[in-house]
Amino acid sequence: MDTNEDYLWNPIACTEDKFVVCEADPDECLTSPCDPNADCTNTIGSFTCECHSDYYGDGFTCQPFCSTGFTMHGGYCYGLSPTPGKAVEALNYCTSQGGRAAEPRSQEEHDNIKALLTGSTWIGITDLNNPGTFTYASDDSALVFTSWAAAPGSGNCVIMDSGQDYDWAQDSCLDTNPVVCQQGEYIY
Ligand SMILES: [Ca+2]
Repeated sequence: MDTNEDYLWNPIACTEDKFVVCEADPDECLTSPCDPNADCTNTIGSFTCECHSDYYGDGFTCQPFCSTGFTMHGGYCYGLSPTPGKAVEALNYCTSQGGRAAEPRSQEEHDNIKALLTGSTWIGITDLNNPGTFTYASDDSALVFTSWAAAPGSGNCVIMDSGQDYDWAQDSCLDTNPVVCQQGEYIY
C-alpha cells in the first residue's frame, strides 16, 4: 500500500525494506458474549454460541427445557414431589407441575427414573379403571414396557420399590410415597 499513491496497492520487489501490518483473530469468547448456559467457540474472524444440551435458543439467549425442580434425562424432564402423599395426591401434584406421574415406557426411561430415586416412589400406572389389568394413568392405554418386581405385592397403584432395586410393585393407593413427575413431548 503505497504512500505515494493514496495507499493503493503497488507491486514492488520483495527485497525492499518496508513496514508490515499484521492481523490476528480476536478471541471474542474472552468477553463472554454468549448466554451463561451456552458454550462459546472462537473461530477465525468470528465466534459461535451454542446452548447447553438441556437448554434451547440461539446461544445468546438460552432457555431451560425443564421447569424449576425438573432435570432432563433422555428427552423428558423428571422431578420429584417434595413430600410423600397418597396416589391421588401424587397424580394431582404432577398435574399442578404441568406434567403427569412418570410413565416409564422403555428400559432406558425406567433406568433414567431409577437414577433419581432415593426411596419407593409412585409412578403413573394403576389398575383402578380395569381391575387386574394395569394401564397408564394418563390415558388408560396398555403398558408397552414393564419391570415388575419378583414380589409384586398387591394394591391398585404402583411404586418403584426401593426394596426390590426399584422394580415395580403394587401398593395400596392410600399408602403415602413421593411421586416422580414427567414433563415433555409425549410422542410414541
Ligand atoms: Ca474470533
